[in-house]
Amino acid sequence: KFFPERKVTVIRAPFNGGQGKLGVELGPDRLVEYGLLSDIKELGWKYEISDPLKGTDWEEMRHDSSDMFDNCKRPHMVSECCKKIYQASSEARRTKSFPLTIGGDHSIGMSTILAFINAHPDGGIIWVDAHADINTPSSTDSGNLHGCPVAFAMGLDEEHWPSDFEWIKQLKHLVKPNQIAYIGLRDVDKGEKKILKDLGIAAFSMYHIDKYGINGVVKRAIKAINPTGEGPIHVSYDVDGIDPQYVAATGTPVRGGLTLREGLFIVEELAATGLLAGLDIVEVNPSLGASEMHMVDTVNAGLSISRCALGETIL
Ligand code: B3U
Ligand code: MN
Ligand code: MN
Repeated sequence: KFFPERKVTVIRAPFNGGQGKLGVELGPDRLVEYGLLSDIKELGWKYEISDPLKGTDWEEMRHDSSDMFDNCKRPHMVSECCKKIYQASSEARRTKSFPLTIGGDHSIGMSTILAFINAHPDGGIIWVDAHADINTPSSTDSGNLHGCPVAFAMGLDEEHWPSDFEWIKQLKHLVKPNQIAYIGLRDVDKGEKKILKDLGIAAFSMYHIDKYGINGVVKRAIKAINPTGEGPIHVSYDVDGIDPQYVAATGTPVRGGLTLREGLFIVEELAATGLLAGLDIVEVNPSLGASEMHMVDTVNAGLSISRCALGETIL
């Protein structure tokens, strides 16, 4: 019901500024090379491509060693990117097109979920990830902003933000703690655990998947963010939520993750509700992994996530 014209806007986000490893900016091209667009068409959707990062010299910005704030790396670069993704994502929503944002590192998640919440203030977000990505500029040890997008989208500790992120404070809506649920967590920093607990955020770790099964976890996650059962749901999918045996070509793999089937079930089940209203697929890094096979497996996992979201599954 949210996408009467069955149109997808593929938002390319070939961005690496939120973390240290080169290669993640090649994710969008690889996903397209391995069939993303033909998959979309075969599933009966139209698509258009949005390329908001084109025309900016990101490489030069990456090499600007003065772009630091305390230990936060490249706040200006990340903010400039996120503003552009925010605009592109908001524009897709304005035209009732399904925003499928392909990364790129997960720092862009702050902009996709903010565009979602500003279009649907009653919406809910499911963040699939091994990591909680809720460090604040003060709590981050690594200084990598792909570990911070949820904190930015929620306005946490905003007194201590680099000034580049002022634009977020001007938005009408920020993400509230009861609008986001995590699935797949297994590498959460001490400071992040405190934030999750203090704010009462629904966080389903691998422990909960063992305990309740993936179906039980998805049901609980939907209930936590969408009590009426009617509101739209955006999924921000870090492929490192899935176990490195299936997804090795990613920057920060953590063992003990979702099986590929569990990872796909999450999206299949959300698609089945008819409430799925946006998807990010991030942290595919075609330069990593020990072999070509690792890269191919990881890209194919990303493509499967996309197809499940667009209704490939026979229910
Ligand atoms: N929590 C750590 C590690 C991390 C977060 N996201 C990824 N890694 N991919 C951090 O750097 O904030
Ligand atoms: Mn992660
Ligand atoms: Mn992430």
